[in-house]
Amino acid sequence: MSIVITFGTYDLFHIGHHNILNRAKNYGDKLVVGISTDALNYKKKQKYPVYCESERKTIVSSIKYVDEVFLEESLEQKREYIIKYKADILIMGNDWEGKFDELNDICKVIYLPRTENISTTKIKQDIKNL
Ligand code: C2G
Repeated sequence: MSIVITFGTYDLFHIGHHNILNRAKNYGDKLVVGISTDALNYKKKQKYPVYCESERKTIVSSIKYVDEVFLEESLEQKREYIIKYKADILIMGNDWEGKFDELNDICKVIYLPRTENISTTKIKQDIKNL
């Protein structure tokens, strides 16, 4: 059985999130998703997500092609998570292209193209402009 792992915030869950998770699942038998904690988001972007980590985790874990979900506490722990969840493949959107290539020694690293014209930032902007 091959295991795929991927990571993200998945705030205001949208079709771009669906597309990457759905495509990621096609690379293996089991899909494990690391959800960035609120604290990690604050560290990365100096702001908190709209939906808190427990709500984001609940939403992602209810998706039928997602098999397991955990909270990602730090970007630097990817190697530990890959080993812990016995992942064979790491999938990330191509906004992260090249960033995780050093993990190629323990799993296959694949970057998939992002879905165009949608993002959490754009949704927030669009709502503001209503
Ligand atoms: N994504 C996508 N298309 C979009 C928007 C997002 O394919 N239009 C993908 C991203 O490339 C990422 C995943 O959806 O792989 C989750 O996106 P975000 O929630 O924006 O996650 P991010 O803040 O990039 O966190 O450890 C890595 C980080 O936790 C990733």
